[in-house]
Amino acid sequence: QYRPLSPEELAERLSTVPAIAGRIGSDPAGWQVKEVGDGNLNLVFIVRGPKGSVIVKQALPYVRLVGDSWPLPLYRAFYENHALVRQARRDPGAVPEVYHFDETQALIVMEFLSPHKILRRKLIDGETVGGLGGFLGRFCARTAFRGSELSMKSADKKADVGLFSGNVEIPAITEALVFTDPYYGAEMNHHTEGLDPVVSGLRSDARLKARVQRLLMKFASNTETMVHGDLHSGSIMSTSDESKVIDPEFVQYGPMGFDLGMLVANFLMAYFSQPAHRYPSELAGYQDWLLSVIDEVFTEFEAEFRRLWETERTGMLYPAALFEDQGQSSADACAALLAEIRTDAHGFCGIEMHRRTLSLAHNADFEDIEDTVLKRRLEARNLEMGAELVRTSETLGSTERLLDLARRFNAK
Ligand code: SR1
Ligand code: MG
Repeated sequence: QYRPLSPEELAERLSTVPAIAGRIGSDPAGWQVKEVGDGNLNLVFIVRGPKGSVIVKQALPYVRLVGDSWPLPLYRAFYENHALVRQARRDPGAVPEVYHFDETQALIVMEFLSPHKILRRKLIDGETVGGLGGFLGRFCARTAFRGSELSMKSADKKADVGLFSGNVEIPAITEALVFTDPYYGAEMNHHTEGLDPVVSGLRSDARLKARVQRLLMKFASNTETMVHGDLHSGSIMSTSDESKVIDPEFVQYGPMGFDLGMLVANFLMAYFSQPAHRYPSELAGYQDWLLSVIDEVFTEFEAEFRRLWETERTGMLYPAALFEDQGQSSADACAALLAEIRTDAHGFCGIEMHRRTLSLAHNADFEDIEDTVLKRRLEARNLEMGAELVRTSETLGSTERLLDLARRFNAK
């Protein structure tokens, strides 16, 4: 029977799993087990043995951030495990390897990433990561393309959509906290003192809210591909030159631009919060680096998507037979699809920028700022750029224009 495990109980259980004993040593008396979770939902343990270490993630039956007044099904671990397996296949090496899954205990044992650190912390600390934008752009392109009918057999794709559609409560969190709560006075919302004029500006903009609802409709009902579902800088672990994507428990089938938009929003929030974290002499250089990562993400996303389009288009969509001897029209079709993905990504990006400053779950980029006046000023820039993105997502177009917008709001 399920129960949240103590470090001692966890060691006892894992000692009977040959795959774990083989990796870290077979005698649990020689193991050190420590609960280190500081996320919103789960228990996370590091288990260190004489031969190596593993990470264990165990789902709790409620939202850790809120407490047992908000129950959450344990079956999300089942979907997370399935997501990790698919991501490993679609972008080999991009996610931690899974060693063991225990469905009853809602527990996944996986690769311990070391010396990786959570990317959000590295960005707050002003550290750079080599190859970051390229890695993330390729991850988004490979998972988007290879999880869709551009690549998968139609029947396999439908079966997978059916499998993941059992995961209802997790998308419901995103539907409420990301797409809905920021735009009215929802109970769990909170924001920095003094932001009220900006917040009421957003909440009284009916066209903006209608655009957000249109994007929610796409998120909830468009099953283009398997998305990570929560691709923020806390779901990425990096060294100075290597990164991995973790934590896909918000997995679902959704629009291709969703992960891209959430990801870019988190680099923009890192960008806008930097004046509170850097000495003036380092500020411009580091902010430029953050914008260059966004540029790389889009560039590499589109380059990799085009490459896969040319080399791996084996699904039912845009079959080569329709474009025989018409290379240019196939390339045009790909360009039109990429433009749509970009438009959606800009909209999702703006919404993520709103929810992280207005809804329940804020991020450390802003929350770590002690000076409330500075925090409010930086959050206001972030909120206003988010609104501009939602309003103009269909016409914004190039990355250069997106980066220009960021520079403009940063100078306000
Ligand atoms: C109640 S869960 C709040 C947030 O934490 C997760 O990491 C997701 O981002 C979710 O929206
Ligand atoms: Mg998470």
